[in-house]
Amino acid sequence: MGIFEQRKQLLTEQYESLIARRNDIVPAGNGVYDRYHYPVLTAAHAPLIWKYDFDPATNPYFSERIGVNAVFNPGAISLNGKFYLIARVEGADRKSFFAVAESDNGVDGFRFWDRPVVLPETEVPDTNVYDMRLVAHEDGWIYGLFCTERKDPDAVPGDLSSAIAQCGIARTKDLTSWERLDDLKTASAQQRNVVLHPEFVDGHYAFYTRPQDGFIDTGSGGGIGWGLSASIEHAVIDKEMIIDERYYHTIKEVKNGQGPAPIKTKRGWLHIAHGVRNTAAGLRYVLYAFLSDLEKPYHVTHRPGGYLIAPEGDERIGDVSNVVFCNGVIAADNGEVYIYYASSDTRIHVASTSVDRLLDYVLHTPQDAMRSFASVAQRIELIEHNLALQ
Ligand code: M1P
Repeated sequence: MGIFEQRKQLLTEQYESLIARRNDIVPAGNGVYDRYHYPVLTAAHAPLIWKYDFDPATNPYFSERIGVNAVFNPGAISLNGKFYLIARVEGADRKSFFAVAESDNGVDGFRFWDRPVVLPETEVPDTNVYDMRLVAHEDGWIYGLFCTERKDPDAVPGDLSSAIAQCGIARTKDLTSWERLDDLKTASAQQRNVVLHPEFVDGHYAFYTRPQDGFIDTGSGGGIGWGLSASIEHAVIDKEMIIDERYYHTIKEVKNGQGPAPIKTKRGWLHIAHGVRNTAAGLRYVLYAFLSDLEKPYHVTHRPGGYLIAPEGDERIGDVSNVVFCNGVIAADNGEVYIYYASSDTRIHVASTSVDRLLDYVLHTPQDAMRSFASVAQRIELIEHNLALQ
């Protein structure tokens, strides 16, 4: 067998065994959710036909032609009993694009569709697109809201990093063909982490936003915002209000952002978000949860202190280390919840739990006490309670 056939066979076998690998729960988690032994989707899950030329005449060594660097930050949705992730796939050329992977059970067996999503451009082409939030809206469409990034036209000469981030909007019925709508317009110079609320509010489309002054720094802005638009085809938010602020010396002192669209529960809208703090080693991204009012989703009713998920073990290392990020969750009809989170801008994991367990968490975790002394008081209260039971 020649080198072409040998390599093709070996890589195909490796690929198929990766897709077929079972993923089991890591025993004895924290009771709030379960982690799994393996990531659910990685760069190695990218189909070989995306990377290799399969023609021995033009690729005699079966060499990689177009590499894939990372697979992370997926939107998620369940349709007809199947689990779909729309992942951010980053090529070796640093350009991100979206691609759909499907699984029967949500924890293993994820396989990408043959072709990535062909996302139409607007009149001003996107340089980079990423972090899609999928929302099955009550108007009947599935919307994908994502970050669209273009070079900052006002960057000083020689500054080839500054960019303008805004919210792109596309819609679909089948995750295959996509209609691109106008980018969201707000008063903010930059927007990232914009999410569509799944229901109309006061007859309007409702958005969670994240206004910010600079491309990386939120500046005086930041916090999770909220705004309404009469139209989705030409979405404009005139009035933006902050519903979940940043705070000094918390897990969200630098910035925060809504994760996926919130889950509707009998006790309120259950949100997963990310919070960012400073460390001597750079930014640290963790996930946190909060609950908001069913009628007024912009009114936060419960704010458990601290993080829900922080990077652990191998999750801590990657292209952008010490990061977990979530923009996809699936709440199944039976109450099970699958939280898809990426670690260190490199790979995708799942944490499984249930609506009941998450509600128990948000309703019974004390709020951040804001000071060491008050934090000790919270813990002493728990300890005294437990000692009294012995
Ligand atoms: O690199 C970490 C994350 O940084 C950004 O998130 P935020 O806008 O909150 O800083 C996003 O670009 C995200 O994709 C990335 O995972």
